[in-house]
Amino acid sequence: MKEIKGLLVKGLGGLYEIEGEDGARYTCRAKGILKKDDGKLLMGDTVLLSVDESGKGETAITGILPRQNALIRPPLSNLSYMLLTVAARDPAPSTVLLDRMTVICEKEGIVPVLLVNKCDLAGSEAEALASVYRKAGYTVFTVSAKEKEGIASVSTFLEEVLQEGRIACFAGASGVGKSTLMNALFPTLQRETRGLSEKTARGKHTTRSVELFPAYGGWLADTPGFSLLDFVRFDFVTLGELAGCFPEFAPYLGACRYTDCTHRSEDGCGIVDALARGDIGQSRFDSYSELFLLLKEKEKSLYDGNKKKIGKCQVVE
Ligand SMILES: Nc1nc2c(ncn2[C@@H]2O[C@H](COP(=O)(O)OP(=O)(O)OP(=O)(O)O)[C@@H](O)[C@H]2O)c(=O)[nH]1
Ligand SMILES: [Mg+2]
Ligand SMILES: [Zn+2]
Repeated sequence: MKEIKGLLVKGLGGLYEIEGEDGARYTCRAKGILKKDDGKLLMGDTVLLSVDESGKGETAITGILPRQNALIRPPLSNLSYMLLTVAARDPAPSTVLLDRMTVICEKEGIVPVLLVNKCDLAGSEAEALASVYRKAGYTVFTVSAKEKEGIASVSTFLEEVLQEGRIACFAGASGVGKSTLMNALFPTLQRETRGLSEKTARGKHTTRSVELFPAYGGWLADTPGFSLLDFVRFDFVTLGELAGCFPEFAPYLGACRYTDCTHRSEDGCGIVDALARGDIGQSRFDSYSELFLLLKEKEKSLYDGNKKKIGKCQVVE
């Protein structure tokens, strides 16, 4: 047996695909403690692989190396970039969901990049949304996967950032066009895509599992859609960390009139002033306020003796 490291790229029914550091692909199961609890393995994990060279034993995953970060939704680890995808229309974009995701990315050290898809359906809405996030300092692409518009800029960007084995994933609600974008970038992949439900105007949860595909010297993952319901319980950051997870607040933090400023309505607050000047987007400010109240409530219930755990980040333990 020889022991090597590898990247976990695919998992289905307890069977895993690993890209070994030797360049070979291995299909095997997990062993020992990992086998009992293989939900703990995440795509993107660097795993230890015990490779059977004799043909008599069994090649198996025997361990996981420490992770840079790990998410529950989408279930991935060691991410460098998250391509947060929304549709300009059908389904309507949710800034509440989007901002919860950017906060999680900031906390976990993942660079969020916004992809506003379906620009062919609502060009001006797409531009309005894009401008809010550009103002916040994020990289934004307005694209149409259907019309293949803006795709070249996305691939140039990915080419620059994915080198040296870095991992990026698509993330967003069902039906926004994550798999269609993947197909536009890599036409040979032929990921399955499906129209929205006429009844609910939502996506049909077409993509069911996470899989990493080699892309520009790194990896790109298509992922299943999620919804705000998956993030109703929001305890990925503490109240004290929240303002720091909005990068556009950074120039003003520490300069408010009151040292205990909550940046929501106080006089002499740099963030409230920036909002009034239009330098901070209203929807971003609203998301901050909403999360502030949610986390405040959580801290209060903890203070009141409720033993609910707070400040638990999205890391899988
Ligand atoms: N008009 C228009 N439709 C698009 C565009 N991109 C994707 N679609 C359509 O949107 C529907 C959903 O696309 P998918 O790629 O399956 O969406 P998804 O985000 O992968 O959805 P899940 O796998 O369920 O999470 C399909 O009918 C696509 O043809 C676009 O740029 N413009
Ligand atoms: Mg899909
Ligand atoms: Zn303030």
